[in-house]
Amino acid sequence: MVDFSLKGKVALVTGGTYGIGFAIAKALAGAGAKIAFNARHREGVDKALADYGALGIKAHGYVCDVTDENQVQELVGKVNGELGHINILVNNAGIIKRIPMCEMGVDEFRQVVDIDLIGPFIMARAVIPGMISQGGGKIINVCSLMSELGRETLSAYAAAKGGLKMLTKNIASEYGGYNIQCNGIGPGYIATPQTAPLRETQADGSRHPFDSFILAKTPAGRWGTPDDLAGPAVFLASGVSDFVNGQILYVDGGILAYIGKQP
Ligand code: NAP
Ligand code: GCO
Repeated sequence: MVDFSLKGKVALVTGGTYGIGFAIAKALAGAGAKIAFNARHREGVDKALADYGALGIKAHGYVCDVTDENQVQELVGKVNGELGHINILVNNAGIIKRIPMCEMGVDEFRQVVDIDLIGPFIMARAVIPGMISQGGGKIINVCSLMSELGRETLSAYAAAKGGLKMLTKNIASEYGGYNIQCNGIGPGYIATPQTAPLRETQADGSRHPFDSFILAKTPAGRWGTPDDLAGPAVFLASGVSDFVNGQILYVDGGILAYIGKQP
């Protein structure tokens, strides 16, 4: 029988206070996992705890910046002590800066790479020894269409997410022998706070031009919702995907496959 259950598993979802991270954590909880999550701001963590609670999920929330090695080591120690060894790590936390490359400061570029690429490295490096000691584990990196494609103003984000795709493949290569599967999820255009500026209704009541552009580029004809990522996340977190390693599972409504509707 194909068993998607995560009963008895401990999942840590970075950036799990809202958006895609919250939806993935909710899905993993629904499959039986115990949920830990982190973000940078106490008020966000506390609100998320209440939001999880309202769904009947007893999550454990922590304030931790994924770019801070000491905070990450402390986070992993707390989760191990309070919930047990981490079986599933979802590297979801991320930011985006939409700035033309030649106008972007080096510090701005570096901040995006720090959070979107080096953060997942720091997190994975912190949990892999425990996964090895317990006979295996699952790492899911939240990549992006920009792991495959460029777009104006997204130099830092595309570089980081392209690197995250290759970090995913390298973790799979280096630790597959320890029964650790590392895969990516590549969301398409998803309606979250991160993409809200791209969907704002214009002063005249019309759709944002980018909104119309994405709808024309997406065979599904809609923006994704965070819950569209639920099933793929449970699949990659569960034993049914134990022979899937180093893959990026795009959840994009078909946008990567499609040249786009003729104007
Ligand atoms: P979001 O709404 O902006 O949420 C980002 C989350 O990450 C928040 O919980 C945020 O909380 C946390 N975070 C940011 N920096 C952090 C840090 N240094 N340490 C710890 N937590 C941090 O983003 P989203 O749209 O849900 O996207 C989540 C992930 O999916 C990101 O990696 C994003 O690149 C990726 N993605 C999004 C889309 C999309 O269309 N929305 C598509 C493809 C991929 P705090 O700010 O309180 O720390
Ligand atoms: C943008 C969007 C995208 C999405 C996502 C697509 O500005 O084009 O923010 O980058 O966030 O990464 O997969």
